[in-house]
Amino acid sequence: MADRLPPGQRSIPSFVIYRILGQPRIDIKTWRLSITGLVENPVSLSYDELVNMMDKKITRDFHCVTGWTVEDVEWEGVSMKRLLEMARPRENVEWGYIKSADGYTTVVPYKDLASEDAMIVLKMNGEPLPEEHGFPARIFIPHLYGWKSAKWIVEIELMDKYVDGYWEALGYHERGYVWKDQRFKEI
Ligand SMILES: Nc1nc2c(c(=O)[nH]1)N[C@H]1C(S)=C(S)[C@@H](COP(=O)(O)O)O[C@H]1N2
Ligand SMILES: [Mo]
Repeated sequence: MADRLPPGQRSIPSFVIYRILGQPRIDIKTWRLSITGLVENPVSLSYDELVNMMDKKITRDFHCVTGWTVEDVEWEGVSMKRLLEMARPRENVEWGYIKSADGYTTVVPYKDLASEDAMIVLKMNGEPLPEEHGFPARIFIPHLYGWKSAKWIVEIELMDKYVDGYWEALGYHERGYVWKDQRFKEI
């Protein structure tokens, strides 16, 4: 349904794989996802712990800022809401700075991180996340562009101040809201 696409997007049948900093090697026995920074209760979870917490399955489109959209992808994992409840963010939190095992980083407003459909994805289309799509886990916030969906995620640091991630440092938007065409920073 082309009319449901955000401005400037066209539908393609399958994902284009990106790994701008290469494919990291992950040891699933030692890998953890941490929520750090301005929190009352820092969280650190193993893959098995996350699998046992799975509480969310949604079908949503995926929008890359270069103009392609893959429609109707099934995403399954742990809601960010639940993880944030565990971490108990402080009142002055404004941003989430997201770090991956390959050194990739990105940043999202806290209100998007805490939004209803924001999640840590462990399964895509019914299968454990393939390595090239970010195994063991990637973050996904459906209404933000795909570069905010960091693969091989290891940490979310909650901050009161904004800092650029990888693409933001090159001029990409602080928020990246797909329905408002927020591709590049306004200067
Ligand atoms: N670690 C990491 N995460 C990343 C990227 C990357 O290069 N490295 N590329 C981003 C971009 S620009 C997009 S559009 C999506 C693409 O997801 P895919 O590789 O699963 O198709 O991953 C995002 N997450
Ligand atoms: Mo992208």
